[in-house]
Amino acid sequence: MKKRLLSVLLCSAMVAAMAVGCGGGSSDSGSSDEGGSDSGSSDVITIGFSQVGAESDWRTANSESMQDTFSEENGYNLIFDDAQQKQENQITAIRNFINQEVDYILLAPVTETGWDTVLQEAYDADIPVIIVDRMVEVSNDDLYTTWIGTDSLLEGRKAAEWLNAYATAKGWAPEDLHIVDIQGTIGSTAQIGRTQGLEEGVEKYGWDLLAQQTGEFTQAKGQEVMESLLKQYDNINVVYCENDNEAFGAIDAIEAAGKTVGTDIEAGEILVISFDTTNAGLTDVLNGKIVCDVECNPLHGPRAEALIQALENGEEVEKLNYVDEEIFAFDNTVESVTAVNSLDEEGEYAVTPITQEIIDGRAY
Ligand code: GYE
Repeated sequence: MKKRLLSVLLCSAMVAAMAVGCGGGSSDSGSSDEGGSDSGSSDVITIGFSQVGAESDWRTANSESMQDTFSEENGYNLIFDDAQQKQENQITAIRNFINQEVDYILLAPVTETGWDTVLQEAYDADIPVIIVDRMVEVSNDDLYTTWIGTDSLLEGRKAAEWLNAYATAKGWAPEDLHIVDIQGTIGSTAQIGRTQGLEEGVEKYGWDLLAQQTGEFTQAKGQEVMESLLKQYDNINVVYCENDNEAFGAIDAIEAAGKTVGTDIEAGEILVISFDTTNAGLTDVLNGKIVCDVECNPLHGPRAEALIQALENGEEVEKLNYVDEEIFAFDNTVESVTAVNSLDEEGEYAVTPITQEIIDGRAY
C-alpha cells in the first residue's frame, strides 16, 4: 500500500526517464504489486477528515467548506467523521482511515495533546496528515505534513489591544474593568491562544479579571456559565467570550437576568467581546450586542485542497500556514490595533465598523 504521493512521484520519474505515460492505462504493471485502496485507473483522491464536532456556527461553516471542496465533482472521495468533541472518537476515526488506506488524512484536532501514538501509526502507513484549524503538540513534527489554520494567540492579542484602546478612549480606568472570560474547549489551540491574549492584557494593563470558566465553545454552555457568573459577581462589566456561540448564550443569560449588553458600562451595561465573526455574530455586532468581534476564518476547504494539490505535484509545502484575518466592531472608536503574532512579528490591524453591506458580502 504505497501512498498516492509516492506513486505520483514515481510516475513523474518514470515519465522523465522513459517518456511513457503513467496512471492513464487500466493495466499499469508498474503499480500492480500492492494495489492501493481506490487506485485502478481513477484519479480520485480519497480523504479521511476527522472533524471535531458541530459545536458552533464556525464549525458548521468549516465542515461545509471541506465538504464543498472535497466533492465527487472535484475528484475526491471524502470520508467525513464527526467526533462529537471527543478525542477518543477522533483516534478511532484516524485508525479507520488508516485501515481504509486513504490517500490523505485531514485532522481538525479537538485539543493539542494526545496525538503521538495515532499520528505515528499514520506515519508508519505512509499516509500524509494535514492538520486543519487547531494545532497539535507532538514529540516529532514529522508526524504531520503540514498545518493550515488561524493564529489564535494573535486573535486574543487583537481583542485585548482593542479593549485597552476602547477603554482609554472612553476614559475608563483599567481597574474598573471587571472581566469574566468564558473560555473555549480547554486545551484547544483556540482556547489557549485567546485566553493567553486576554491574560497578557490583564498583566499589561491591570484589568480586574474576575473569573475564567469554559463554555466549551457552545451556546448552551456559554449561557449556563454566564448565568452562574452573574450570580457570583454583581460587578461584571466585560464578558470576553472565546467564540460567537458562547457570546449568544452569554447575551441570553445577561438579558434574562434583567441586564443590558452594550457599550455604556458606566450605566450598568455589559460589554461583550467575541471571536469568529460568523454571520449571526456580526449581526449582533451590527445591533450593538457584541461590541468587538475578532475574525476567525473557517473556510479551510480550498486552502487544504491547495496544499494537497501541491503535494500531489511533488512540491514542498510550508509546515505552518496562517490565515489572514480581520477585526470588526460596533463603532469606530478604535481605528486600529497593534499586536504581535505567533511568529513574533508586530503588525497593525484595522478595526472595521460593521455594516449590513459587509455582512451581506461575506461568504459565511
Ligand atoms: O473559534 C469555535 C470553534 O478552533 C478556531 O472552534 C476554532 C474554534 C472556533 O468551535 O467557534
